[in-house]
Amino acid sequence: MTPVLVTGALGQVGSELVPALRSRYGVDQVLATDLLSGAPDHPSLGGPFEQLDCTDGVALRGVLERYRIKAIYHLAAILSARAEAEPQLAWRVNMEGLYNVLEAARQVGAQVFVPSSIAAFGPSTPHDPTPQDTIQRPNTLYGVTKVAGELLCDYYAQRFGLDVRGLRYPGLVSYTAPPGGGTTDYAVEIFHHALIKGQYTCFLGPDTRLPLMYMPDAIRATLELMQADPAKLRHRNAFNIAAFSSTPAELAAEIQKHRPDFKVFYAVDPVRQAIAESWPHTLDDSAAREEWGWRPQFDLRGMTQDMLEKLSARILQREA
Ligand code: VAH
Repeated sequence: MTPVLVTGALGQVGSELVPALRSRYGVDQVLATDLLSGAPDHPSLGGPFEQLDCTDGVALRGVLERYRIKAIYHLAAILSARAEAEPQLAWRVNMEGLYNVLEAARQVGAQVFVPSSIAAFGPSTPHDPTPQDTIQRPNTLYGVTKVAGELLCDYYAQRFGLDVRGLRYPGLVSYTAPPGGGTTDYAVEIFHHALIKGQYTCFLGPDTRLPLMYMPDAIRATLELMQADPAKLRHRNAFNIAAFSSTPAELAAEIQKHRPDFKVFYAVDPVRQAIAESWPHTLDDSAAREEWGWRPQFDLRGMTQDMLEKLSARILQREA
């Protein structure tokens, strides 16, 4: 039996969630799946792996039955910037894929984690802080799929009793795998460029404030939420979680404390700038703190120090 399934396992979150789940439950208890096949040394390929297209409901149901899956972490999605370029594909992957996961989980009685995002908020949402319960009228396709996904997950919880839970991830910063197609990707790229090129041209303006979170905090929040006592959850899909907020200029200044010669330039991408400006500046995560004890461990300073340390080691290892 392999009771845990992760979709989108080769992505930015999956690359760290799969190893974390395997160290908690055992390597052979966690099936990693992705549309792609991945490089042989990918962190998610150190255990059971299958290629899986979540828009194929029959294939998905077959995997759940073959492995007798009891918990699904559904990460497969197309992120904000790519979704604006390919809205029809993003709708199919983000919504049909989610529907297939919820429907299959309902039929086999599996617990489900579905990430939402700060993208579930829009220009008319209060930005500072963005409350747990507030207006959600995003003007991006990705945001529309996140709000629709939150509503569909809560429907499956209320109508069918499905144990489905979600988090509104801020922009996530990690060194294990590159993000793809996101608006907050600058906060990852800047570290690679700082270490390899000594300079970075940022696609967002210097004062664009966004909630950010270091990946170890996001992974711990995901596992803690899925372990939380369901009787204490007044919310389910999805919880605001916060760690810190930063602008590209503040992040660059923090990096320059370690790399004084690092230079940043700005060439604003109007599409991703408009997306970023529609999102929260800071989040109220009091519901997560009260209902399941959420507490972040990394602030901007701590994340920057750890990112530079770990990424430098990886670059040195690759060059060796
Ligand atoms: C994106 N990294 O930029 C994702 C995330 C909060 C943003 O959903 O699309």
